[in-house]
Amino acid sequence: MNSPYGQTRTRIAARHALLAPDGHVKGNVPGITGAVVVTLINPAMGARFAQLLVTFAAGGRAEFPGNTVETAGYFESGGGTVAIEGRKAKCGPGGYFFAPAGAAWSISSPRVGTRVTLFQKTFVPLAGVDAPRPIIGAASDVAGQPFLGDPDARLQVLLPDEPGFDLAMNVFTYQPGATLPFVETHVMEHGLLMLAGQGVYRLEDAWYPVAAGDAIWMAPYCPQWFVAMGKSPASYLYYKDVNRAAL
Ligand code: UGY
Ligand code: MN
Repeated sequence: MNSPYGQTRTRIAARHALLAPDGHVKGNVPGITGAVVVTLINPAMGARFAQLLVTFAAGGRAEFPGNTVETAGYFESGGGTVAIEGRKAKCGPGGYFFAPAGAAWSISSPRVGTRVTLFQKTFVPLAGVDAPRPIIGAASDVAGQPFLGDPDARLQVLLPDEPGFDLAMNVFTYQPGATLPFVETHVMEHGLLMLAGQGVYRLEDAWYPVAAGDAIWMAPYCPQWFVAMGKSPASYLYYKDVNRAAL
């Protein structure tokens, strides 16, 4: 996108970041071929996880070995075949998966233009608790629950809410005018992709206009708030680390 005066909504701060699509620069990532990959968030920014945006071309493929890293993936558009060790299933728009640490996984035969977001982190095992299992699902099968009682702000929790899982991947959908009910300030970290609509995100002491395609990083304890604006619902996909000891 042309920016004759060097303007962008992108802002990288010490404890939060907004990445608008006009700043995207592709960079190859081992394991992903035939695709444009943008590493939106990773430890170089200060995060403890990575958020990748993958747009597949013809013949594209993702193939990762089983190691200490776990991956949660979400198909924003298009589709393809996900295989996690013995399991194999087709995912379309709204399809998602979780590949636990130690499990080799792949995405094959993607439709041209398929956009997939990958959240990756090093798994933190919890003694005495079963390690998380592979998951392949569809967001359309997950009911949106009113968030803290507000039917206009609905949360779809895509992964099992079980102590073995040390990450969550959710979709949050707001009717126009709906808000996060208070300014959240919490130890958990977030990576976020705006899927639809627009609004204003408060991050620390700044308020940002945001729209579909934008990505956000919120460090632990980054004060955060959102209001959906415009005439259609706003929704975002987000990552959160969960279920582990404070010390
Ligand atoms: O799960 C969450 O912490 C969520 N309510 N945060 C957010 O949407 N920024
Ligand atoms: Mn939050």
